[in-house]
Amino acid sequence: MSESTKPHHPNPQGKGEKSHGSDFSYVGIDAILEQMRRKAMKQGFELNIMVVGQSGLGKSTLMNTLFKSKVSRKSVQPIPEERIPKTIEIKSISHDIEEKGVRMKLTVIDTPGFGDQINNENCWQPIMKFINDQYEAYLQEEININRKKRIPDSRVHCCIYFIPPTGHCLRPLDVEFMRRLSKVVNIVPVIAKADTLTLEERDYFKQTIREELRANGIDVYPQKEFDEDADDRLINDKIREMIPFAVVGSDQEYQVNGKRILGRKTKWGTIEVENIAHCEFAYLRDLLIRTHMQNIKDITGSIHYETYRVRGINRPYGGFPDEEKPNNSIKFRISEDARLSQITRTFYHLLGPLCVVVYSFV
Ligand SMILES: Nc1nc2c(ncn2[C@@H]2O[C@H](COP(=O)(O)OP(=O)(O)OP(=O)(O)O)[C@@H](O)[C@H]2O)c(=O)[nH]1
Ligand SMILES: [Mg+2]
Repeated sequence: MSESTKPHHPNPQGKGEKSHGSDFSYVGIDAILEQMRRKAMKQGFELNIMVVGQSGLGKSTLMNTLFKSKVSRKSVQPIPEERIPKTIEIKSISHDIEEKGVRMKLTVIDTPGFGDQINNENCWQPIMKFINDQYEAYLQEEININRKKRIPDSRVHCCIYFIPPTGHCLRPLDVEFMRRLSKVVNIVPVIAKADTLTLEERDYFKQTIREELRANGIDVYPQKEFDEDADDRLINDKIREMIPFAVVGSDQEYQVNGKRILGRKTKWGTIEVENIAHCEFAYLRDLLIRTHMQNIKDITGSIHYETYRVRGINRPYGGFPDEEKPNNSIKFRISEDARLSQITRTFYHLLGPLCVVVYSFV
């Protein structure tokens, strides 16, 4: 028998799997983990993070910090140092990061700061529209007859909300913004420019913010109701006690004790961005990438996107609230359904009298 006509017997024992010798009761279910690992390695990972907050709070800087920090230091080419300009439109920047053979595409969506206008009413609309547009793009791909094997995922998995370091309490605008955002996306609040607060002020402010979030019913990530078991609860409770993270951002590198660090140089010393004794940026980065990335994505898919999908399909004539303007496609889809049912009704209305005429004739 030639090589090509030989029946193919796949080797049941995959690469890297243990031999179980004469253990006949062993089925090999645990090998699924290895299969999943290999598949995930091939596909790679995607994470989309959005930064939102008042103008000048350091959103663009923190975005650069994330890219230049340990997350992607290897993938970033040194660029000439320049001042970060004011952000004037929503802009996505992606980096392909590879570590130990695992690929990840990290996209950060930078948004223009709000709060500059005298009337800041509805300043959340462009952000909400962007988030909903990404859900809509995903939905369109999903319902497409010739849909792609792997749908490109531009959905916002997590939104970092920047709170100004006032040290007092949340402003009504921040409360309203976060309240609306928390219904459509995972939000992680941070205290911006935390280097402007003393340690006592920082602790007091964090405590106040937590109380205010609770009082206003704002459910930030990790949401208590989505803890899967007691282990989850234990880990997430610790995070909930730390939130909001007090962060400092910088894209400038300095030499400290012979090490290159990202920091902010002041007259009285250098604030090291990745040093947990100085600020909580490292905790934020670890939450987003190291410990909770998959969970953040799961909640986006199974809760936030699902809510969007169900709401879009159930509402007659796409009746979205103002801030979540109906996307044309949803409106079109629903009005198409309505038109079809109208045609059916007209058909039955005509059919009724016709049957009566035929019956009396017979
Ligand atoms: N003290 C301090 N200053 C910071 C920090 N992060 C950024 N800055 C400075 O704050 C200024 C504004 O930073 P940006 O990153 O442009 O702020 P932004 O929120 O993107 O601003 P908009 O694009 O206008 O919304 C810059 O001068 C930064 O160097 C920080 O953690 N601490
Ligand atoms: Mg900016």
